[in-house]
Amino acid sequence: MRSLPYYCRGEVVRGFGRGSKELGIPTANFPETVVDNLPGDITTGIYYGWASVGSRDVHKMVMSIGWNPYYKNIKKSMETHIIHTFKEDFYGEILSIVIVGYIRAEKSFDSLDSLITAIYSDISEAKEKLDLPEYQSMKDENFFRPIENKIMNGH
Ligand code: ADP
Ligand code: RBF
Ligand code: MG
Repeated sequence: MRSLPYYCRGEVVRGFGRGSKELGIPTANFPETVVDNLPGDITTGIYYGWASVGSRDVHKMVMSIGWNPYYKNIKKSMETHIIHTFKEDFYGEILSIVIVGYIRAEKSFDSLDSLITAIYSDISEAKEKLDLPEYQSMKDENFFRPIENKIMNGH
């Protein structure tokens, strides 16, 4: 995929509320405008990368891009599960991400348990891959410090 790594940011909006409740795996959803701006070669599927809320710490993430075949969604979504435990929700805040690699295609499953098992396996793959030296430096890039950059540029 020529467009990787792909950097983007956007507001965290509400989805169907299924991630936390049904799967126990919350996913921060991007607005339609961010989804529509995806380059054509970033196909639907499951990806891994780095993510930061506001200008807070950068964490590993897994992301699902597509129509969630298990749920047969009508609208294409970009959902990020940040591999970190947050004390509170962060709806309305700006989520910055860099997508660095592809894991697999989206699939339908014959049970909710199989979907959850697949997501946990994606999470361990992402954790392992992101420990590689080639991905480590990305989490320290200026892209993840938007506020500090603005202040410095103004002086
Ligand atoms: P929705 O359908 O509205 O996206 P989810 O059940 O998927 O609802 O929960 C997503 C929300 O949970 C995010 O928008 C965010 O505010 C919060 N959240 C808490 N922890 C995380 C996390 N580790 N990764 C992603 N979102 C999280
Ligand atoms: N939904 C699917 O229908 N099929 C999948 O293969 C699938 N894989 C996912 C992998 C990851 C890492 C994540 C975070 C989500 C995945 N989802 C998948 C989306 C899931 O159904 C969705 O996050 C919930 O429905 C909450 O919106
Ligand atoms: Mg969600």
